Amino acid sequence: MANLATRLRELRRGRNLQQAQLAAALGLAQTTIGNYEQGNRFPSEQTLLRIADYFEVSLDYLLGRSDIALTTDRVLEFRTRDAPGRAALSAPAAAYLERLLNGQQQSAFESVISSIIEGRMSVHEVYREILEPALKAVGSMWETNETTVYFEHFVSHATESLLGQLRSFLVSGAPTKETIVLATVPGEQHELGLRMVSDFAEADGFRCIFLGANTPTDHIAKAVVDTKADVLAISATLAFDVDVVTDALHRVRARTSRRGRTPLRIVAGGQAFNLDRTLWKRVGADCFAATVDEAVPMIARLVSG
Ligand code: B12
Repeated sequence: MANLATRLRELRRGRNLQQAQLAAALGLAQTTIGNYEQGNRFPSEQTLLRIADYFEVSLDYLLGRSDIALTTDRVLEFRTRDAPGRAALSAPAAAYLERLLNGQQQSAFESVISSIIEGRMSVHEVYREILEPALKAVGSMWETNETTVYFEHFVSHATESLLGQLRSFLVSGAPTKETIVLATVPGEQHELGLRMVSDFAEADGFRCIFLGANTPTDHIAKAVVDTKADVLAISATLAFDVDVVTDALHRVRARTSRRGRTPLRIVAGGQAFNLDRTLWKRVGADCFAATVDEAVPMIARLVSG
């Protein structure tokens, strides 16, 4: 649990400041900063406010009561500022994000759904041209400190809920094709890309068992065995997941390679694989697809070949 001492040290180091430089900026003695960072002394109310203003963080953040650094005023400021990631968005994607930035989730959903009902866009286009770019723009905004982690969470949850509604436009009737288990490995929280793959594959007739983020390896293997899956679709976004993916695929193959059983086919995807186009081979997958549009034809080829 963070407290003032740890937060102050992190903030100072984050700005590459020596204790003496911070002390000079705040009109304090260097030993006073040292004492705050050691937890030996606690600032007065006035000094606390000065420190918070200097670093542009909320008091709750400074005292370790919240992990959201920005003050409400700064969050409001971000709403009106145009981030580079946002500037590059198409009009419908920008409108979707703008509505979420303003907390108008229902209106964001209604405008997307009406573009489908009125035939202006297909569901596939909505995924490809609105939702994926909007999510990626949030990533750039986060990277350049133009938005907060909580907004990233809000957009992900809102989009996940919208995907739930859009699924009914995509999928109808019982599956007619092979079974796919879709998962990300332990520690990997990014699941929206995989969820899109799952929805498109289901729309194409595949039976999809979507396990989502952070699935324990043994349970991925169990799902493959229990559902008699033909394909495992595995997604990884974070580069440091790669060793975990290699280990997971190795163990899943070992658990599912029974004599007489058609060998499990594994397709890999996600940003870690997009960055390094040979990675899928090294983790032990059978193939890779870079986008949701390429994923379903790739899976179809995999099961037919
Ligand atoms: C939403 C999001 C989150 C959400 C995820 C919620 C969820 N339910 O998925 C939350 C808030 C949990 C999160 C957490 C973190 N995130 Co994050 N996140 C994002 C964000 C903004 C969008 C991701 C997304 O959904 N993209 C849209 C989808 C549709 O695109 P996609 O994943 O590429 O998927 C497409 C293809 O790759 C492909 N595909 C995907 N999977 C598969 C699978 C198969 C089998 C196939 C064939 C194809 C395929 O098809 C998809 C559709 O075309 C990105 C920014 C970005 N550039 O994407 C950052 C980003 C991925 N996050 C990042 C980071 C650093 C983190 C955190 C460490 C810190 C943080 N920001 O909070 C934590 C890590 C948590 C963890 N342990 O996993 C970095 C990753 C940098 C890196 N490569 O190492 C990014 C790039 C942000 C950035 N600019 O730095 N994040």
